[in-house]
Amino acid sequence: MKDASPATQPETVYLKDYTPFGFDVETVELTFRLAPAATRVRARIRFVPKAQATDRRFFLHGEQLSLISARIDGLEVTPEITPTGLSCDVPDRPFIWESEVEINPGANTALEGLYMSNGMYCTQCEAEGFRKITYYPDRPDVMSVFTVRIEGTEQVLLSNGNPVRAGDGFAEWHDPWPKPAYLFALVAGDLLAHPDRFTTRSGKEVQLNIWVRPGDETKCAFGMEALKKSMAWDEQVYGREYDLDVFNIVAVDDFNMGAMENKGLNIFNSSCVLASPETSTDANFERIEAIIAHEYFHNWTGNRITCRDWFQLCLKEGLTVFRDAQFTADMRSAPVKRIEDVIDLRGRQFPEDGGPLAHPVRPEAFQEINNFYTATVYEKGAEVIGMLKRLVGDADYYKALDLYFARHDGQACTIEDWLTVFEDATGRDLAQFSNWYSQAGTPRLQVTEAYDDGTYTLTFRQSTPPTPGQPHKDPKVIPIAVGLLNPNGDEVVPTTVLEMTEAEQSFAFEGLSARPVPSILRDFSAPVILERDTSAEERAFLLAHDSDPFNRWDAGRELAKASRIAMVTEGASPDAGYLEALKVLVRDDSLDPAFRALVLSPPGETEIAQALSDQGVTPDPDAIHDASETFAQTLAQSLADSLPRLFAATLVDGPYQPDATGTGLRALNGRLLGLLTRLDGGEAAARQFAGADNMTVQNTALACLLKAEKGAEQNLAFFEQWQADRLVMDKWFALQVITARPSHAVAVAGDLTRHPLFTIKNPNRFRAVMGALSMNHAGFHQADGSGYRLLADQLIALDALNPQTTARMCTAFQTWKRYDAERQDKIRADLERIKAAPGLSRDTNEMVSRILDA
Ligand code: B3K
Ligand code: ZN
Repeated sequence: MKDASPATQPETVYLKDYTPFGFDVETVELTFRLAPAATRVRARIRFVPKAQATDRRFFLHGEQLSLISARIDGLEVTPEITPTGLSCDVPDRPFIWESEVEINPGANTALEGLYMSNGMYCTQCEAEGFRKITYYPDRPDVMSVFTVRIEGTEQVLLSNGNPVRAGDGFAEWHDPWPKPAYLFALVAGDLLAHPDRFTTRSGKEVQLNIWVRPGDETKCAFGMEALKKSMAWDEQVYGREYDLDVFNIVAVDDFNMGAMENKGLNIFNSSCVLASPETSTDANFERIEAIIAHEYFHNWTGNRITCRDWFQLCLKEGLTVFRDAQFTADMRSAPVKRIEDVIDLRGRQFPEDGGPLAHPVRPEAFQEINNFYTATVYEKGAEVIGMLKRLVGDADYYKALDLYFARHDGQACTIEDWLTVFEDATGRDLAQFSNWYSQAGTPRLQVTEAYDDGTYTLTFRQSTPPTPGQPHKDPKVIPIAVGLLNPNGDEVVPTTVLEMTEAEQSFAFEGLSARPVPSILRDFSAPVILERDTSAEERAFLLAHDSDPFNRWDAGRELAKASRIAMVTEGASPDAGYLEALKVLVRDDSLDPAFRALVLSPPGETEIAQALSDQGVTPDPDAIHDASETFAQTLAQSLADSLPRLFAATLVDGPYQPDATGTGLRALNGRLLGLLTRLDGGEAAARQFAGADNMTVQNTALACLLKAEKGAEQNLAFFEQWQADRLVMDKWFALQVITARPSHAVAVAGDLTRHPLFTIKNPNRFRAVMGALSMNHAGFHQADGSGYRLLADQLIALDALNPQTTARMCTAFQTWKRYDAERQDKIRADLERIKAAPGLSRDTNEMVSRILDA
């Protein structure tokens, strides 16, 4: 066995250094003889030297492998082996490489490569995990046809592609579609199938299965419906059909992220596929539907067309996130989905873009690629595609996509390929647009306006602050969707897309009878920060009248933020005009309940901290928390008369349905119950808890009670009812920390790490506790530094087992420069403590170093 610890000097990989592999890999035959501590993997691979190759070195990646034997054309060879792979002299003609290695899936706690989860074998290879399975050119531009034989256990045995043969203790699979190694997958376990079928529009019959551990088969129906809807949607909207005889999904409990799009064999974190009304919330259902769609859509955007190298990750991720958002908008409410996505973008991507971890949508250097599966690559990557679609229009967008699929099917591509397709399909020059891929940072868009003699002029100035390694930024192409309203609230100019390309640019609207009220950046048409001096009256006007649901909601959000900031910085009372506007909206039954729930959801404390720091004010977490509490209390009191009636109207009769209508009503129910609990001492919440027949209302009621420090009895009842259900217990763990008052949160989280049901080895459970702590803003940022200390202790312990999840959770520290000097000192000390931990992984070392370099 090789040493598992990383090389002492971490190596940086650069986009500019890309060179193709010197060989084609025609076929790959793998044989797995499974055993928990000593699995044997035999590989038989046909390599063909490329005629044009500039680099003919034969280097195969391989990590933590014990090489048993190696042969070329049947003759034993002795390769030179390093901790990262092997090299060997090879003939100058096609040859067969054969190797046998031994690996230890039972000891694999990193959950990368082949590992075991509750007695089940499973794999995770993206980005570079295949090299922990066998020696191979583990890079996405090496695509090949895989045949796999699995032996050694009498269980369900799955791999990519179509089943070929199976018998007692063995199975063979063949995947006819050439693919990179990161899409390889293998599963073996005592699994049950929830089966179904799908007929593609050209009449191909596909066998569908969701494989789960016995006991979970009752939680598959929703995921299966989501899969069939996704398959039909991709045919209708993008003309993309499925291309194998089977499509398998497997639920796994121990998984570093949400799910993985392995060809024909998607592997899912069980939290992202298993659903039942009793155990899953509305938010779970929506997320499951979206992730099933996302992984399915990767079959074309990711698998049939993949990435040339990992710098091109957004080629598949940005596009697939964009596609899954379109799907959710079609299945549910488009405005609600857009608002939720922007909340997420501002909450996760903007801080990344404005902090030490900022990187372009297409990064140019990395030490550990797993650290670049970020909100920037995924969510900003999707926003960039949304802008492209808005600029070229729907018809040209789908024309370009048709060309993309026709031209690049079976290839490993770059962002240049992608943009060239759009240029060829639409005749547009996208040279300036490509800045969105190469320059990090969130553009600021300043707006000034003038009205003179019927002409209204909007002037925009764009600038992007420097980011690490990128001091200078060029102007970007920004599609700005604008509408104009008359003072009476009617729309005088419907939505038009202004195309900004200069650093400063003006746009005039003529023939207006009065000075209009502008509604700017409708539908959030670009991922920028809009800076405009707007009066509270104007925001209230837009909140009442804007025909664009996103901007209507955003006007309310801006009012909420302004009021909270005035409370924190000036000791002001909650803004009366805003409270009045909320009262009107929440009572307006003509409005979608989901929309009313969103308007009633206050910006979180982290968002207020961000807003303060954007204004150059050092945020005080306790003051922000107090202001949030005061605001909610005042809102509850000002709604006191109507709250019971409004609340009663949200109680849904009939069986639970996780659809948009039911979800919207329950979202409003949750918001109102939160307010009501501030007035009735928890009576309504206790009643709702006692009568709950689904997890959404049960969980909401418990959260309200715990927040009010009234729920001891219900908390115990919930625990006893659900202690055998891992996914519900994750909710219970998280709730304890999220609802804890700030001064208790660290102690609560610390105690939970010693709870008998806590395990550091399960990423879901770890995130339930430590992720929740980082979300309890004032709790995590306790002035004594106890929150930082606890997280650092846990990250040091986790890094020795699971570098990927550790590195990802380091992002809790990325905003550290926002806070006061004392807090910064404490955070720096803890970051340095993590950095000095013996044997620290390359993953965590890279993250901590970048954060410290701020
Ligand atoms: N492609 C995977 C993510 C892999 C993450 C590797 N650290 C899931 C997805 O985006 O669909
Ligand atoms: Zn993806």
